Amino acid sequence: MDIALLGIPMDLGAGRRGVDMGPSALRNARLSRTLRDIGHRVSDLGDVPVPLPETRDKHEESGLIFLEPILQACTAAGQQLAMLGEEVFPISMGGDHSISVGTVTGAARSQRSGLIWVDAHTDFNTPASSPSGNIHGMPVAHLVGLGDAQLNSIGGGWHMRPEDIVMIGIRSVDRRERDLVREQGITVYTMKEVDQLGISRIAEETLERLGSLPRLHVSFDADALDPSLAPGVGTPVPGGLTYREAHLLMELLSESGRVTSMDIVEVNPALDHQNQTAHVMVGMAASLLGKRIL
Ligand code: B3U
Ligand code: MN
Ligand code: MN
Repeated sequence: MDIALLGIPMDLGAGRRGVDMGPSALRNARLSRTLRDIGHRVSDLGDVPVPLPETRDKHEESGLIFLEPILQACTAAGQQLAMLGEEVFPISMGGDHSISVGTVTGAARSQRSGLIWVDAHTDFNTPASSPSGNIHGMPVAHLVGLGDAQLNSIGGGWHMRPEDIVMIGIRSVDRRERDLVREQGITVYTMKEVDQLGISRIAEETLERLGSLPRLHVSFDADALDPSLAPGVGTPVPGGLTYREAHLLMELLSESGRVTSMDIVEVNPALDHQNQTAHVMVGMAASLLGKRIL
Protein backbone atom coordinates (compact mmCIF):
# COMPACT_ATOMS: atom_id res chain seq x y z
CA MET A 1 0.00 0.00 0.00
CA ASP A 2 1.02 3.64 -0.46
CA ILE A 3 1.21 5.40 2.90
CA ALA A 4 1.67 9.16 3.37
CA LEU A 5 2.86 10.57 6.69
CA LEU A 6 1.87 14.12 7.61
CA GLY A 7 3.13 15.89 10.74
CA ILE A 8 1.00 18.47 12.53
CA PRO A 9 3.20 19.79 15.36
CA MET A 10 0.36 21.41 17.24
CA ASP A 11 0.10 22.05 20.98
CA LEU A 12 -2.34 24.96 20.79
CA GLY A 13 -5.36 22.80 21.61
CA ALA A 14 -3.91 21.17 24.73
CA GLY A 15 -3.53 22.44 28.26
CA ARG A 16 0.10 21.32 28.55
CA ARG A 17 3.10 22.03 26.35
CA GLY A 18 5.29 19.57 24.49
CA VAL A 19 2.83 17.63 22.36
CA ASP A 20 4.02 19.70 19.37
CA MET A 21 7.11 17.46 19.47
CA GLY A 22 4.96 14.40 18.73
CA PRO A 23 5.77 14.17 15.00
CA SER A 24 9.53 14.21 15.75
CA ALA A 25 9.11 11.59 18.45
CA LEU A 26 7.23 9.31 16.05
CA ARG A 27 9.80 9.78 13.28
CA ASN A 28 12.53 9.03 15.81
CA ALA A 29 10.73 5.87 16.83
CA ARG A 30 11.09 4.79 13.18
CA LEU A 31 7.50 4.98 12.06
CA SER A 32 8.32 5.13 8.38
CA ARG A 33 10.98 2.37 8.53
CA THR A 34 8.60 0.08 10.46
CA LEU A 35 5.88 0.47 7.83
CA ARG A 36 8.37 -0.09 5.00
CA ASP A 37 9.49 -3.32 6.65
CA ILE A 38 5.89 -4.56 6.44
CA GLY A 39 6.08 -3.98 2.69
CA HIS A 40 4.43 -0.59 2.23
CA ARG A 41 5.68 2.34 0.18
CA VAL A 42 5.96 5.27 2.57
CA SER A 43 6.38 8.94 1.77
CA ASP A 44 6.80 11.58 4.46
CA LEU A 45 5.09 14.83 3.46
CA GLY A 46 6.81 16.75 6.25
CA ASP A 47 4.99 19.07 8.65
CA VAL A 48 2.08 21.44 8.22
CA PRO A 49 3.05 24.92 9.48
CA VAL A 50 1.62 25.56 12.95
CA PRO A 51 1.96 28.98 14.60
CA LEU A 52 3.84 29.12 17.90
CA PRO A 53 1.69 29.89 20.95
CA GLU A 54 4.18 32.59 21.98
CA THR A 55 3.32 34.55 18.86
CA ARG A 56 -0.46 34.46 19.24
CA ASP A 57 -3.17 35.66 21.59
CA LYS A 58 -4.98 32.92 23.50
CA HIS A 59 -8.37 34.68 23.53
CA GLU A 60 -9.25 32.63 26.59
CA GLU A 61 -12.46 34.58 27.18
CA SER A 62 -13.97 33.19 23.96
CA GLY A 63 -14.10 29.65 25.39
CA LEU A 64 -12.00 28.49 22.41
CA ILE A 65 -8.34 28.92 23.27
CA PHE A 66 -6.13 29.70 20.24
CA LEU A 67 -9.05 29.21 17.83
CA GLU A 68 -7.53 31.31 15.01
CA PRO A 69 -4.20 29.47 14.61
CA ILE A 70 -5.92 26.09 15.12
CA LEU A 71 -8.30 26.90 12.27
CA GLN A 72 -5.32 27.75 10.08
CA ALA A 73 -3.39 24.57 10.83
CA CYS A 74 -6.43 22.28 10.59
CA THR A 75 -7.46 23.82 7.27
CA ALA A 76 -3.94 23.36 5.91
CA ALA A 77 -3.79 19.73 7.09
CA GLY A 78 -7.23 18.96 5.66
CA GLN A 79 -6.31 20.46 2.29
CA GLN A 80 -3.09 18.43 2.03
CA LEU A 81 -4.91 15.19 2.85
CA ALA A 82 -7.80 15.90 0.52
CA MET A 83 -5.36 16.19 -2.39
CA LEU A 84 -3.95 12.69 -1.93
CA GLY A 85 -5.08 9.92 -4.27
CA GLU A 86 -7.96 7.83 -2.96
CA GLU A 87 -5.77 4.74 -2.73
CA VAL A 88 -3.19 6.50 -0.50
CA PHE A 89 -3.49 5.70 3.22
CA PRO A 90 -2.61 8.84 5.22
CA ILE A 91 -1.26 8.74 8.77
CA SER A 92 -1.50 12.14 10.47
CA MET A 93 0.97 12.60 13.29
CA GLY A 94 -0.07 15.01 16.05
CA GLY A 95 0.06 17.10 17.81
CA ASP A 96 -2.87 17.41 20.15
CA HIS A 97 -6.26 15.98 19.19
CA SER A 98 -7.61 19.27 17.83
CA ILE A 99 -5.84 18.34 14.56
CA SER A 100 -8.56 15.78 13.89
CA VAL A 101 -11.10 18.41 12.90
CA GLY A 102 -8.87 18.85 9.84
CA THR A 103 -7.46 15.34 9.39
CA VAL A 104 -10.73 13.40 9.60
CA THR A 105 -12.37 15.85 7.21
CA GLY A 106 -9.48 15.78 4.72
CA ALA A 107 -8.99 12.01 4.85
CA ALA A 108 -12.69 11.47 4.07
CA ARG A 109 -12.13 12.96 0.56
CA SER A 110 -15.76 14.21 0.74
CA GLN A 111 -17.18 10.67 1.08
CA ARG A 112 -19.29 9.17 3.82
CA SER A 113 -16.84 8.02 6.42
CA GLY A 114 -16.84 5.99 9.62
CA LEU A 115 -14.79 7.11 12.60
CA ILE A 116 -13.26 4.89 15.28
CA TRP A 117 -12.20 7.17 18.14
CA VAL A 118 -9.77 5.35 20.44
CA ASP A 119 -9.34 7.61 23.46
CA ALA A 120 -9.74 7.93 27.23
CA HIS A 121 -11.94 10.96 26.48
CA THR A 122 -14.95 11.44 24.20
CA ASP A 123 -13.62 14.86 23.00
CA PHE A 124 -17.25 15.87 22.50
CA ASN A 125 -17.26 19.24 24.23
CA THR A 126 -18.57 22.38 22.60
CA PRO A 127 -17.37 25.83 23.68
CA ALA A 128 -20.47 26.00 25.89
CA SER A 129 -19.92 22.65 27.62
CA SER A 130 -16.11 22.69 27.90
CA PRO A 131 -14.70 23.21 31.38
CA SER A 132 -11.26 24.08 29.98
CA GLY A 133 -11.68 25.91 26.67
CA ASN A 134 -9.04 23.55 25.25
CA ILE A 135 -9.98 22.63 21.70
CA HIS A 136 -8.46 19.13 21.94
CA GLY A 137 -11.49 18.26 24.08
CA MET A 138 -13.87 19.34 21.27
CA PRO A 139 -13.00 17.80 17.87
CA VAL A 140 -15.73 15.15 17.59
CA ALA A 141 -18.58 17.54 18.43
CA HIS A 142 -17.30 19.82 15.66
CA LEU A 143 -17.01 16.93 13.19
CA VAL A 144 -20.75 16.31 13.55
CA GLY A 145 -21.49 20.02 13.08
CA LEU A 146 -22.03 21.19 16.67
CA GLY A 147 -20.24 24.03 18.43
CA ASP A 148 -18.39 26.89 16.78
CA ALA A 149 -19.46 27.72 13.23
CA GLN A 150 -15.93 28.39 11.97
CA LEU A 151 -14.42 25.29 13.52
CA ASN A 152 -17.20 22.99 12.32
CA SER A 153 -17.05 24.23 8.76
CA ILE A 154 -13.42 23.31 8.09
CA GLY A 155 -13.44 21.43 4.81
CA GLY A 156 -16.41 23.32 3.42
CA GLY A 157 -19.25 21.97 5.53
CA TRP A 158 -18.62 18.21 5.26
CA HIS A 159 -19.90 16.59 8.45
CA MET A 160 -20.02 13.13 9.92
CA ARG A 161 -23.19 11.37 10.90
CA PRO A 162 -23.27 10.60 14.64
CA GLU A 163 -24.26 7.00 13.87
CA ASP A 164 -21.00 6.57 11.92
CA ILE A 165 -18.89 7.15 15.04
CA VAL A 166 -17.70 4.51 17.52
CA MET A 167 -15.60 5.41 20.57
CA ILE A 168 -13.44 2.87 22.42
CA GLY A 169 -11.47 3.09 25.67
CA ILE A 170 -13.50 5.92 27.20
CA ARG A 171 -13.14 6.65 30.92
CA SER A 172 -13.25 10.42 31.35
CA VAL A 173 -16.24 12.48 30.24
CA ASP A 174 -17.29 15.92 31.50
CA ARG A 175 -20.81 16.36 32.88
CA ARG A 176 -22.36 18.42 30.09
CA GLU A 177 -20.30 16.58 27.50
CA ARG A 178 -22.00 13.34 28.57
CA ASP A 179 -25.43 14.83 27.80
CA LEU A 180 -24.26 15.79 24.30
CA VAL A 181 -22.82 12.33 23.59
CA ARG A 182 -26.11 10.74 24.68
CA GLU A 183 -28.28 13.22 22.75
CA GLN A 184 -26.31 12.58 19.56
CA GLY A 185 -26.50 8.81 19.97
CA ILE A 186 -22.77 8.17 19.63
CA THR A 187 -21.80 4.50 20.16
CA VAL A 188 -19.40 4.41 23.12
CA TYR A 189 -17.48 1.45 24.53
CA THR A 190 -16.20 2.63 27.89
CA MET A 191 -13.50 0.71 29.76
CA LYS A 192 -16.32 -1.05 31.57
CA GLU A 193 -17.52 -2.54 28.27
CA VAL A 194 -13.92 -3.40 27.34
CA ASP A 195 -13.70 -5.37 30.60
CA GLN A 196 -17.14 -6.95 30.24
CA LEU A 197 -17.31 -7.78 26.53
CA GLY A 198 -13.66 -8.08 25.61
CA ILE A 199 -11.99 -6.14 22.82
CA SER A 200 -12.57 -8.77 20.12
CA ARG A 201 -16.35 -8.58 20.49
CA ILE A 202 -16.09 -4.78 20.45
CA ALA A 203 -14.03 -4.88 17.24
CA GLU A 204 -16.62 -7.20 15.69
CA GLU A 205 -19.55 -4.97 16.64
CA THR A 206 -17.68 -1.88 15.45
CA LEU A 207 -17.02 -3.44 12.05
CA GLU A 208 -20.61 -4.58 11.81
CA ARG A 209 -21.68 -0.98 12.30
CA LEU A 210 -19.06 0.78 10.16
CA GLY A 211 -17.51 -1.87 7.93
CA SER A 212 -19.62 -1.20 4.86
CA LEU A 213 -18.94 2.55 4.69
CA PRO A 214 -16.71 3.69 1.81
CA ARG A 215 -14.06 5.09 4.16
CA LEU A 216 -13.04 4.33 7.73
CA HIS A 217 -10.75 6.46 9.85
CA VAL A 218 -9.03 5.41 13.09
CA SER A 219 -8.14 8.33 15.37
CA PHE A 220 -5.86 6.95 18.09
CA ASP A 221 -5.18 9.14 21.12
CA ALA A 222 -2.19 7.75 23.07
CA ASP A 223 -4.06 8.41 26.32
CA ALA A 224 -6.49 5.58 25.48
CA LEU A 225 -3.65 3.29 26.57
CA ASP A 226 -2.96 2.66 30.22
CA PRO A 227 -0.56 5.34 31.53
CA SER A 228 1.85 2.63 32.71
CA LEU A 229 2.29 1.73 29.04
CA ALA A 230 2.02 5.22 27.54
CA PRO A 231 3.16 7.77 30.15
CA GLY A 232 3.96 10.50 27.61
CA VAL A 233 0.52 12.14 27.43
CA GLY A 234 -0.85 15.42 28.79
CA THR A 235 -3.97 14.06 30.47
CA PRO A 236 -3.30 10.52 31.71
CA VAL A 237 -6.29 8.62 33.11
CA PRO A 238 -5.78 5.36 35.04
CA GLY A 239 -7.33 2.11 33.89
CA GLY A 240 -6.68 2.24 30.15
CA LEU A 241 -6.25 -0.30 27.36
CA THR A 242 -3.53 -2.86 27.86
CA TYR A 243 -0.81 -3.52 25.33
CA ARG A 244 -2.55 -6.63 24.02
CA GLU A 245 -6.06 -5.16 24.01
CA ALA A 246 -4.89 -2.25 21.88
CA HIS A 247 -2.86 -4.45 19.55
CA LEU A 248 -5.70 -6.92 19.15
CA LEU A 249 -8.06 -4.08 18.28
CA MET A 250 -5.62 -2.83 15.61
CA GLU A 251 -5.04 -6.39 14.30
CA LEU A 252 -8.75 -7.09 13.93
CA LEU A 253 -9.38 -3.75 12.24
CA SER A 254 -6.46 -4.46 9.93
CA GLU A 255 -7.81 -7.90 8.99
CA SER A 256 -11.11 -6.32 7.97
CA GLY A 257 -9.29 -4.45 5.21
CA ARG A 258 -11.73 -1.54 5.66
CA VAL A 259 -9.58 1.12 7.36
CA THR A 260 -8.46 3.90 5.01
CA SER A 261 -6.69 6.46 7.26
CA MET A 262 -5.30 7.03 10.75
CA ASP A 263 -4.29 9.72 13.26
CA ILE A 264 -1.70 9.22 15.98
CA VAL A 265 -2.18 12.01 18.52
CA GLU A 266 -1.28 13.34 21.96
CA VAL A 267 2.22 11.81 22.11
CA ASN A 268 4.12 14.22 24.37
CA PRO A 269 7.85 13.46 24.56
CA ALA A 270 8.37 16.14 27.25
CA LEU A 271 6.32 14.00 29.64
CA ASP A 272 7.57 10.62 28.39
CA HIS A 273 10.27 8.18 29.46
CA GLN A 274 12.85 7.58 26.74
CA ASN A 275 10.33 8.01 23.93
CA GLN A 276 8.42 4.92 25.10
CA THR A 277 5.00 6.30 24.14
CA ALA A 278 6.07 7.04 20.56
CA HIS A 279 7.51 3.52 20.23
CA VAL A 280 4.29 1.99 21.53
CA MET A 281 2.23 4.07 19.07
CA VAL A 282 4.47 3.06 16.16
CA GLY A 283 3.67 -0.53 17.14
CA MET A 284 -0.05 0.28 17.03
CA ALA A 285 0.27 1.76 13.54
CA ALA A 286 2.18 -1.35 12.44
CA SER A 287 -0.58 -3.63 13.71
CA LEU A 288 -3.24 -1.54 12.00
CA LEU A 289 -1.24 -1.66 8.78
CA GLY A 290 -0.88 -5.38 8.58
CA LYS A 291 2.14 -6.43 10.62
CA ARG A 292 1.67 -10.14 11.26
CA ILE A 293 3.22 -12.30 13.94
CA LEU A 294 3.35 -15.33 11.63
N1 B3U B 1 -12.56 16.72 28.79
C1 B3U B 1 -11.52 17.64 29.18
C2 B3U B 1 -10.17 16.99 29.24
C3 B3U B 1 -9.60 16.42 28.01
C4 B3U B 1 -10.17 16.12 26.81
N2 B3U B 1 -9.23 15.61 26.03
C5 B3U B 1 -8.14 15.59 26.68
N3 B3U B 1 -8.32 16.09 27.88
N4 B3U B 1 -6.94 15.09 26.24
C6 B3U B 1 -11.54 18.89 28.30
O1 B3U B 1 -10.69 19.76 28.52
O2 B3U B 1 -12.40 19.01 27.42
MN1 MN C 1 -8.41 12.86 22.42
MN1 MN D 1 -7.66 11.72 25.34
